[in-house]
Amino acid sequence: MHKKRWSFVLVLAMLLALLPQAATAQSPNYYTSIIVSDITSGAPVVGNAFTTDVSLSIVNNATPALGIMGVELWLRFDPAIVEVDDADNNPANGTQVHVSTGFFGPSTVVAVNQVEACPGGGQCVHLVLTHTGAPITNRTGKIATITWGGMAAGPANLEVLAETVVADANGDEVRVNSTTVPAINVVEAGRILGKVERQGTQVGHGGTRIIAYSSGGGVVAETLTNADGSFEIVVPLGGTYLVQAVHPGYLKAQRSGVYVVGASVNIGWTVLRGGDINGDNNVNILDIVGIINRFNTPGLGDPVDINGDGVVNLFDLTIAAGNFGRFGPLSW
Ligand SMILES: [Ca+2]
Ligand SMILES: [Ca+2]
Ligand SMILES: [Ca+2]
Repeated sequence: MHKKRWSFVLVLAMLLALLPQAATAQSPNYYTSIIVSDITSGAPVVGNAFTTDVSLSIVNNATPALGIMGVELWLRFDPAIVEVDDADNNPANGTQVHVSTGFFGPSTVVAVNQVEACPGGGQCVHLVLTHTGAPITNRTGKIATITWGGMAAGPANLEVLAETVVADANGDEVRVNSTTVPAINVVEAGRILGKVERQGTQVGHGGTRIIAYSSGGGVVAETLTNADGSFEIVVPLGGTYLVQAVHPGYLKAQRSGVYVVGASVNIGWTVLRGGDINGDNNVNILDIVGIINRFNTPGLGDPVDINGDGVVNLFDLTIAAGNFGRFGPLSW
């Protein structure tokens, strides 16, 4: 009985002594990753453009630190669903992506930047970058921004291929510990139509920002009104959106629960109320005092010259006074 217990304690002690070494041996001295971001602008809609970033990351947690000198990226996509928008707008040299110096810095050297056939079939973004600075030991930064065009509804099937390699200054391969790609689904286009006028304006109704937010709060699409206040904004079909109209000097207006089920939805007409010159979404004494302090000043423009007639005057003051006490966003 006693003997058994002792041998158990001994084995346990030996195991405990071994554990930290085993853990040290298994944990690498560095961690590298390639990250394709989720959509950073635009919406994944047929006939529409949207962007994603590609970033590289290295973290060293021991010395000597390992440093990155270059990367060769193979990023596969489904060309039936998305196409790459040519970054240099020159079809003669094929299709390029926008190279970012966020990781390699100002001495970035572009060896290859081409949309071409992947090693194992399919279409790929192929990017080979190096730099002439010191090896990069601890950094996360962008290497490219890709502008995609939606061609048809379906999954874009982005994939960082195993042929993707990172290298150090000795020409040795640096293991890529992880890759991250977003699941992007291109959907059919839906359109939200409407009209936003501005109270008292002397310069037309153009230039008001129209922003469509998803139910999660992210910006899905953005546009500006035409001179008559009309707008058309393209969003993924089948979603529910909050649409907001924003113009300097005016209280915001918004329509929530816009369900885009048909090809287009018209949310109608609204008039923005002016006077919020400090942009706190409230017309109060601070705005009135702000206008009075600049009274008769020409050439100030938005937001204090609310009506846009070129000078801060009585008309701006009465617009603000007439909306005294109101706060936005007003419902559309
Ligand atoms: Ca080109
Ligand atoms: Ca205000
Ligand atoms: Ca004015």
